[in-house]
Amino acid sequence: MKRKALITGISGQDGSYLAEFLLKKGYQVHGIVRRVALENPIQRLWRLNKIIKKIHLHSGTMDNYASIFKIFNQVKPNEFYHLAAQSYVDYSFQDQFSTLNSNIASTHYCLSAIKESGLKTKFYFAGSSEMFGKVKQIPQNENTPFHPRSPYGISKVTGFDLTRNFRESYGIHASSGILFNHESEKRGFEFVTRKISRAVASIKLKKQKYLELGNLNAQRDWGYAPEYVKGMWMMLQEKNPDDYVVGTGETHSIKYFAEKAFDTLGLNFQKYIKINKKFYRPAEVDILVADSKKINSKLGWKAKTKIDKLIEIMVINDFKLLK
Ligand code: F7E
Repeated sequence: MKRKALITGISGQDGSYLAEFLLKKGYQVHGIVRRVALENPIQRLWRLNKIIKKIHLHSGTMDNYASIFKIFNQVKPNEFYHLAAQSYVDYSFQDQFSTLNSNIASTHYCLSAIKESGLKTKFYFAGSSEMFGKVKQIPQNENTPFHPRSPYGISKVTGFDLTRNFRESYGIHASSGILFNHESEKRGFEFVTRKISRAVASIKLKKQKYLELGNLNAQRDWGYAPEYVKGMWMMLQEKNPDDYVVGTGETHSIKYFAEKAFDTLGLNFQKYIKINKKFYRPAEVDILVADSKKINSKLGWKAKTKIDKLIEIMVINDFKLLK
């Protein structure tokens, strides 16, 4: 019998790559999406275009335990990947209540559904490097204390704690990946990498004159998303559940990313960047860089795509799309 996987957030960047990956592994793939998405698949499910006929989509909302419990019990998955979240850090300051409520409650609901069902389902929680926030050490590993700097980061720390608590209290095979920034051709346009790659292509094609950004000095550890979803799966293949830091081990500033991105299409970034304070955050995370030794040595996972290649992939993709 085919193994079954249930994915929340299947229509997002990671969810869609994970669904593709699991289909190739021979899984029956199920996902939870909002009813409005099913009504407007072209706009809302574009990342699933290639595989939409091969997966099973269930309409449900993450802020409702009954809805998650019902779908979970219909599917009875072997593996449950909880990726859904309000994941835009800047927006989490503007809408603290819904970010905290929905990100924390949805994780609790998923874990409770497993516990109440009594099934041996393995659980993956999408933790984030934003949990490290005002970092206590460089680079960050699984033992680095958390100091989140945004409602989003706080919601992820709580989700992480819930996941560990259900593991310790009820013996659930529940693991958290502490994923550092991971980008791709499917990245949402609100995130800085995609905002830049899209703007570079647009400026090259004379559809846009300049690009407004916020803090150029923040540093991030950026990897390539399709590689990261494999790491999620690997965690659930382990005999024992655990938590893993996942990143490249390199860090670069936003300025570096922008400079290289403009370079890719032969443009000088100094001519096109304007700083707009509205993109600054009330509290910034200055530097993130992963120490991924644990996942490297225990699971054999390693980031392959380096920053310059990632930038090239994203810029060329947006150039082709806009052309
Ligand atoms: O910002 C700076 C901004 O929004 C990166 C999410 O996937 O990764 C992501 O969170 C940096 C920040 O991602 C603009 O101040 C400058 O320092 O692309 P971002 P993020 O906040 O790092 C983690 C791991 C997650 O878990 C999150 O869900 O770029 N920045 N100027 C800007 N950022 C944006 N968005 N827009 C600007 O114009």
